[in-house]
Amino acid sequence: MSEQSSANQGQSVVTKILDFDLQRKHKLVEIYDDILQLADELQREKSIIQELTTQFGNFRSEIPNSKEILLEEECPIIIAGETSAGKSGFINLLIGSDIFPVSALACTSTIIKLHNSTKREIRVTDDKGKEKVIEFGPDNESSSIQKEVRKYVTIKGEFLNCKCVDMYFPVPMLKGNTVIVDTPGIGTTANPELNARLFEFLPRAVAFIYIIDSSRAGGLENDRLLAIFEELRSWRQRGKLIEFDASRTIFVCNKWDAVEEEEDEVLNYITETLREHWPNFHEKQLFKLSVKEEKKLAKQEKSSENYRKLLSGIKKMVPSSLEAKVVMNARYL
Ligand SMILES: Nc1nc2c(ncn2[C@@H]2O[C@H](COP(=O)(O)OP(=O)(O)O)[C@@H](O)[C@H]2O)c(=O)[nH]1
Ligand SMILES: [Mg+2]
Repeated sequence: MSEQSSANQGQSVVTKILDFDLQRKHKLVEIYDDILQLADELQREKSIIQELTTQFGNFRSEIPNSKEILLEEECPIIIAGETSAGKSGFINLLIGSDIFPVSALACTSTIIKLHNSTKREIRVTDDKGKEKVIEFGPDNESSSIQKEVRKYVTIKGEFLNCKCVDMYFPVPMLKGNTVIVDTPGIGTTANPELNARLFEFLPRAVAFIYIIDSSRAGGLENDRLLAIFEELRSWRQRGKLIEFDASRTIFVCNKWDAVEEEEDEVLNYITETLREHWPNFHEKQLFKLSVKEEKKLAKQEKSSENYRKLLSGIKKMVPSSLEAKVVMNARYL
């Protein structure tokens, strides 16, 4: 496969992240098991059990629950950003297959989840919860898959009442229950339901990658980003979303090939805007990329320094986010 080299790099980064996540989860499960065993051994020491229950609630029934959630919940890698910033193209680059529809005109209007599976199928759920399954054979080209997906996810598509699209394909880099989530342009009030759904995903995110269109006046309509931030803050105030740490987002300045002004000025503008609006923003969270150029390079089994930097940035940042997530999960231990 011509895109293999570049895709391999993306895949190895994602795989590393997920290995790390699984290891930590299993460690935590071991700790849970130890506690339950200890509680069994202390069965006769009624006063100790009573004391622990007063302190930690009904931990003997809660721990098995937590264990299950920990091992079975979906771990989303969320790709967000302005409409037409290049989110779908970025996912195609990452997975090394052009199955996500990319278009300048018909933007994605629904959430698409990509799952790793031995099957090759798309499941479309309409707004009444009815599901339609479209199966593909092993010989179907990515272009024909993309064409089919396009029907359900674009504003001008044939099926407007589609609520979500789940794609099941062999994507070995997505281990366990990890899914890649392609979100429509978010942060707008145009579709509050979609915004709400994004915020449902965020607390469980193993990565939050925000794609910026650098070619459009610096690419940041900061009110949208601000809307996300405000929403996060209100969730946190209500005691939700404690696992999500805004400082662990990755910002990708895409379409770097199409930046017409002075590149330094554009980068400074984006940096300043993020510094102003995103809490604890650090420049090391920001990466330049041209999905367009990168795809050309991938065809020659090459990759740019910018893309390699981005992949290593994701690799470095996500383990600490997972660590925080597991610590949060284990907070009553
Ligand atoms: N010049 C240029 N165009 C790009 C780049 N990445 C994406 N595009 C174009 O931008 C448009 C939107 O891309 P898409 O991935 O569908 O954006 P999405 O709406 O964020 O998912 C398409 O026409 C792409 O070909 C890039 O790096 N450079
Ligand atoms: Mg898209």
